[in-house]
Amino acid sequence: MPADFNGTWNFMNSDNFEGYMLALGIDFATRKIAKMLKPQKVIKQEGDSFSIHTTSTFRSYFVQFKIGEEFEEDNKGLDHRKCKSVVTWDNDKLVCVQTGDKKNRGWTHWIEGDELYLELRCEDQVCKQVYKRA
Ligand code: YOG
Repeated sequence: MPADFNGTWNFMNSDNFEGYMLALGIDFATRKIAKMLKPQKVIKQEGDSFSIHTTSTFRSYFVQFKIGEEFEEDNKGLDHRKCKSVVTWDNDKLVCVQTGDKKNRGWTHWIEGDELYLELRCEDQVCKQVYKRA
């Protein structure tokens, strides 16, 4: 029985979001706004099908995928780079590899108690975010 990510999750804190955004080439003005945001994630999980809606007052991002099935990701409203992405289980962790222009790009989600963790990776930068169940 895999982990259950279903629910609404509110941003609590993050570490090295600046480094992650710099690695993605996000410009100064956008970074200043982005680091003030407290996004909310709504995750829907049904068997191997997921959708993750990340919303904020500035930009929002939607992605849907099936475990193990590669999909085209456009990162619209983020860095706009296209990637070939695939998400797999690593025990109870959800691991996404985003293959494209940026080396070592991807993310990992896991749950601890009523907290949702997100590790965002790009090149040599790692950003960690914590969300709490709404
Ligand atoms: O989540 O990929 O849950 O897609 C990473 C932002 C900031 C826009 C957020 C908007 C990277 C300006 C997406 C923030 C910086 C800065 C709220 C994280 C790029 C642009 C959308 C993500 C995964 C895992 C699902």
